[in-house]
Amino acid sequence: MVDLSIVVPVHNERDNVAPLLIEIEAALKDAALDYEAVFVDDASGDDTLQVLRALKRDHPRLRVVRHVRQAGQSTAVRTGVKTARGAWIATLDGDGQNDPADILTLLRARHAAAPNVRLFAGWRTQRRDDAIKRLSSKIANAVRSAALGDATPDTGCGLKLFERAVFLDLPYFSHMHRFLPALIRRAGFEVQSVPVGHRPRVRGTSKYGVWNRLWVGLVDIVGVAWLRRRSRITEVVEE
Ligand SMILES: Nc1nc2c(ncn2[C@@H]2O[C@H](COP(=O)(O)OP(=O)(O)O)[C@@H](O)[C@H]2O)c(=O)[nH]1
Ligand SMILES: [Mg+2]
Repeated sequence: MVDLSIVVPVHNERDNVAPLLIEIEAALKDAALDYEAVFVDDASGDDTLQVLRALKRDHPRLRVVRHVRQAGQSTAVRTGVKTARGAWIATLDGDGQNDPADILTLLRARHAAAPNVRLFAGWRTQRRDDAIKRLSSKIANAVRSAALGDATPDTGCGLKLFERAVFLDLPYFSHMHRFLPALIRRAGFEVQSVPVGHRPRVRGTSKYGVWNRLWVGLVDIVGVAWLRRRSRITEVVEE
C-alpha cells in the first residue's frame, strides 16, 4: 500500500514523460508521503514506452503499464487506477499542461473538506490553450452542466484527486473521464472544484480537436443523463 497513486495516461508523449516525472518527484519530495507514479502508455506509435522503460532504472517509484492496442484516455486512466496500490488517486495529463505541484493543492483541499467529498476536480481558471479550444470547452462545459447539473465548471481538467474504490464502482465507458463529477454525484458523494494552474503545451501535439470532443460529448451527455435517472442510492445497514 502507498498513501497516493499518481496516474498519468500517455499517448505519443515521448518528450514529455521524463520532465513530468522529474517534476512530480520534485513536487512531492518534502511532502512526507509514500507515493507511486503509474504511467499508462496507450499503445503509443512513438518511443514513449522505451523512454518510460529507461526511466524505471533510476526512478523506483515509477510503474509502467501499457495497452497492447490503443483504447483512449478514459480506459488508460481506468487501467492505471486498477493497477494502483493507493486508496487515493491523483491523475495528471501526460503533456505537462498540469503542474504536478497542484497535487498538493488538491491534497490540502481534501484535508479541509467534509468526508463525503470523494472527488477534488482541478479547475483551470486561467487556461493556456488556443482561443478555439477555450471557446469550445466553455460551450461544452455550459451545455453539460446545464444538462447534468454536475455543478463543476471544468470537468475536462486532467488534474483530479479521488478515492480509488469509488472510481472503480462507477459505470465504465470510453470518454467517461469528462463525466466523473456527474458520475460521482450519482453515486451519492460530493465533488469539490479546486482552482489550479495551467500551462501551455511546449512539447508534442494535442490529441483532441473541436470535433472529436464535441460529437462524442453530446452523445455522452444523453447517456449520462439516462444513467442518472436509473440510479437508486440508499445507505446499507447490517443487522
Ligand atoms: N491513453 C491515452 N491518452 C491520451 C489519448 N489522447 C490523449 N491522451 C492524453 O490525454 C492528455 C490530454 O491530451 P491532450 O492531447 O493534451 O489534449 P488537450 O490538452 O485537450 O489538447 C495527455 O496526457 C495525452 O497524452 C489517448 O488516446 N490515449
Ligand atoms: Mg493537453
